[in-house]
Amino acid sequence: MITINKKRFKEHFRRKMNNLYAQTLEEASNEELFNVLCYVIKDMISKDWEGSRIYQEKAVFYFSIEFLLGRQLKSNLLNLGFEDTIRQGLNELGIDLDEIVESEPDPALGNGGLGRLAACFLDSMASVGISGHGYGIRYKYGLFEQKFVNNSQVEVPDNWLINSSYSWETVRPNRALLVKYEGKINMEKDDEDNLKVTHKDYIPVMAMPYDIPIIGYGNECINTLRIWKSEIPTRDFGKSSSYAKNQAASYEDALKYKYYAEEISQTLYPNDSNYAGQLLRLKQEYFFVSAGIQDIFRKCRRYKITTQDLPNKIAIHINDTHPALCIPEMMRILLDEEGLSWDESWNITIKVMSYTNHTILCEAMERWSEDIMKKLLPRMYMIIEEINKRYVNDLRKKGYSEEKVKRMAIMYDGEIRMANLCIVSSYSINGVAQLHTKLLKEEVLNDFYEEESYKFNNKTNGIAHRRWLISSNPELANLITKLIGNKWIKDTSHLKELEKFVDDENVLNRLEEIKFNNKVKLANYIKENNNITIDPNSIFDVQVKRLHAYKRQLMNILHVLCLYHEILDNVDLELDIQPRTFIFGAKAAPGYYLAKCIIKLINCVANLVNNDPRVKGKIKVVFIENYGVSLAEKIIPAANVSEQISTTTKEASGTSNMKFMMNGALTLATLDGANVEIYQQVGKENMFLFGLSAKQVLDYNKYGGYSSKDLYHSNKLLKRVVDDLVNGFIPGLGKEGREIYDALITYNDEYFVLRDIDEYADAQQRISNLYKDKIKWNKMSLINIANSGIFSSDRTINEYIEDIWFKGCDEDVQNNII
Ligand code: CBF
Repeated sequence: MITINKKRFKEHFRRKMNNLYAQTLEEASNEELFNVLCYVIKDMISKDWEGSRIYQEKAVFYFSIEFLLGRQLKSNLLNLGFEDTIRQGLNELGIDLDEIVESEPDPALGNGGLGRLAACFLDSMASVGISGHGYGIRYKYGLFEQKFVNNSQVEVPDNWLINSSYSWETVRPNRALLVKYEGKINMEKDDEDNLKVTHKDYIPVMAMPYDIPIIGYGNECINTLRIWKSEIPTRDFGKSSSYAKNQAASYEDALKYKYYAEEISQTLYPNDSNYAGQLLRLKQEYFFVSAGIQDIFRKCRRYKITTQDLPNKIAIHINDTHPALCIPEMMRILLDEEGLSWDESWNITIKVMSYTNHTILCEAMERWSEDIMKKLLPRMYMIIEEINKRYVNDLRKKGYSEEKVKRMAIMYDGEIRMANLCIVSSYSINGVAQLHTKLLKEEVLNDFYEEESYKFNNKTNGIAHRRWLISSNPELANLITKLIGNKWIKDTSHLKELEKFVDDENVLNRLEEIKFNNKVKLANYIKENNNITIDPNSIFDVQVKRLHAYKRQLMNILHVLCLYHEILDNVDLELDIQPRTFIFGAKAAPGYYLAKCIIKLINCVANLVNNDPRVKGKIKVVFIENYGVSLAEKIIPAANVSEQISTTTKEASGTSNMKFMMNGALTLATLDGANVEIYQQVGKENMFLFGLSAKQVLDYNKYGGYSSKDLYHSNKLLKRVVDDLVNGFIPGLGKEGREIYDALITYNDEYFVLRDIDEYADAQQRISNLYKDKIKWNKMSLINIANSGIFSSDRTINEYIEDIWFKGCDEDVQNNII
């Protein structure tokens, strides 16, 4: 049991400051105070961390190319139950915990939803008490820092590793491993006629592990996120490779080699839901996969787990296709190092691997050129080729048409389809919300679903409620505990008990007061950082997420333009408009031109609207720079309206929708992704729904019949705001306006912005009307909080544990193994 004593903590803290920096507390900067606190906490947990690494039960290894952790201090203190004692102790030392919290770097080792989900899952695996660990990459530069220059996004490298280290991590040089690229594969029979595979002339890269403790809530479980840094091998490792020796021949070559190795973990690809397709990305994928799988085998050997017993002792989860090479890498070790036959190796591999698909967007589907794979990872190529050969033979034996075989093949037309590899080689395939899973089964992966329906299942995403409610909205969390006790912290289904208070005016008023306080805090932040004054009495209407055309930030800002025109047209009439602050936060991938144009549009509209005295502050637009986890923790508790307005079918799940709901915002949404589950929880009377149904979108896509031009010509208001994009009405907007205009009109509005905008405007009007009735609004807010318990990632993780990881391979999968 990890305990804390204030007196001892203070002594420890002083001593650590002296050990680390040879200075007094008074001399220390906030960064130094943070480092010291971090080391003190690591000292306190070290015994339990060590203990948790021992295999008592099945261990889960979650492979993800992104872990968007966010700051760790507050959530670690919460999970350990140390916050109050440490706050007081520091206070007595003249130190403010909140200031230290703000000086922690925010590791942005992910783009958005997928990486953040992986971080929530780590928190939940530790909190429900399983041995569940992450493997990823220790990027030197995380997601870029966003700056606005002349209203446009400019990307600045994110140097989160100030002084090259991060205080939560522990580097373990004695556990470094070698990852091999390029070279030749030699196959020879030995004296006993066994096939011996050797990899010659490869380029060795060393994977150096850095461990971050993942602390469970209120238990002693401390798991590990192991992220790997790429380096040139130290001499011991280098001996094995002729390449490394040759590089020593010339200084120039040695430098080139150093660059080759270090480049691998240098930067996170800044693409969300988009396939990068570049050689370096493939190197990154193999890098952390190979290191991770080797590491698992090393642990298994240490704990004397036999290869046959692997499916009972470990589960490997492939988070989207980026870690798909886990499959051939595991096969490689079983075949080439453990000396098992193909059938034995396949039998074990398929029983260990499970896979989550996170998107149906075609542009996100990874396909690697066979030539690149063959050259960079020759042994991986050979194994994938063999898996494909056997699979395709099997399909042909079943009598399927060549068309169908073509669609299902792993390799086709010079490309390797990574999703197909995962589907064929895993015992479980899941989508991340009901509609998404349905689309996988019935549309995108239908061939595979018809073939092996028992592999498919849904696991609706979730969020770490400890971070997203308790830590980021303490006033609300305290109110909840005061009303229903603290059982909800461990089991969020208890939140439902809040419904008892739906007619209690005192509770509703308190809810409103808490929201107001959070809005004031956010308003202060915006004043300080954006120099925009916003009114906390206005509706805070928030859309924060990656900038992508399918997420339709464009529809939101076009609607703002409509409101602006309405105000100007009626300037003498003093329109009774409910004051609104439209808040945006979004990063665009640096190469995604349309998304960057939309950012510029939002910023230009913000300048126009905010500085026009005729608007009289009725509407304001704020685009908060550099949106990320730490900012989300400030913004979400302050929101009244949660904008979840993606084109139906396109957002696999979304997770900010869940965070907003849990913090009492009302959802304005299409029935897309997990908005469907929100609707199932609260009903249409407690949210604002609009827009095309999934069927309508699919029908338009299949059969056509949509013309944005027709809409544009037939709807005057629409024509007016679309024309604003190109007629100089919006100062500062240049060629970007034309780009957006073309996407909407010339290229027929792929994401149905103009088709849905009327209904969207109606829903917005309903919001304005309802906000006037504060009691009604607060009731709806309470109902949303009370029904948000299902969206805790503890629930999601328990489902993964029960239906996938601990259940293991289904009988049907066993019977059907190729
Ligand atoms: O499942 C987590 C999230 O993943 C994405 O961000 C992704 O694939 N990159 C999806 O776009 C989200 O809908 C989803 O919530």
